[in-house]
Amino acid sequence: MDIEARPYPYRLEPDRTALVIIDMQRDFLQPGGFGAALGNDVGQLAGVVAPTQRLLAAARASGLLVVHTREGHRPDLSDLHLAKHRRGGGSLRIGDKGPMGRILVRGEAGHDIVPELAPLPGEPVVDKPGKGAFYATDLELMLRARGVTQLLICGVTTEVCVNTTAREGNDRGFEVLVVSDCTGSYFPEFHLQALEMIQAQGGVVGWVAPSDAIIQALAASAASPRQRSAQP
Ligand code: C5J
Repeated sequence: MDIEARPYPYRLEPDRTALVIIDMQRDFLQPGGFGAALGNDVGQLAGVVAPTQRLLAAARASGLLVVHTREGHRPDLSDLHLAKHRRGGGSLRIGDKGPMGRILVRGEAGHDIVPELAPLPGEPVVDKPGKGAFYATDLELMLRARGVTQLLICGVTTEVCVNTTAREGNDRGFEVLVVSDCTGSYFPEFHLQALEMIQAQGGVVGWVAPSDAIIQALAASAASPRQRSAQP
């Protein structure tokens, strides 16, 4: 079925759709993590959690594939480019000890997804060393193996990891929709501009729509299961 989206309606095919939730980690959303170490006001991201919870519940109820990502590195930092390590100049760098453990290091409390959006057993969690979720991960393999062609992307931050992942997905031939109220930035103006960039020029990277439109479409699809697309 089509849902209202910008720049034009988006064809939602639940059987071929994955909800991809990018980096909703304590390190970005809570005080004492990576985002705060870079001098950001992490409170700017708080509003993303509740709408994402609602969309996540609807996606789970509709049987969509749900994929979570986490940005972070091996404890020995062997997968951390020097260029990324040097970047930022914050009070704490990646690998340094902070109040939630070592910053952006796998296995530390800060690296975890916030409890409200915790993955369920069986939901893939992709650990990524870069900004894009396709870079140096098996995300594409997992999506292709399940016949996924449509990506609904949520998470933080809109202009960094969400945007990079949307572009990577678009270049790989996925139909990408960024969920406007389920993404956020430390800089509200970057959030708005990043969403504009996605859907500009007739959808150069993809589509943008609010979570309510998707939730309604999923409910309608559940009510008329014959509309669900056939697997290839
Ligand atoms: C950043 C991210 N902002 N998940 N990471 O460094 O957007």
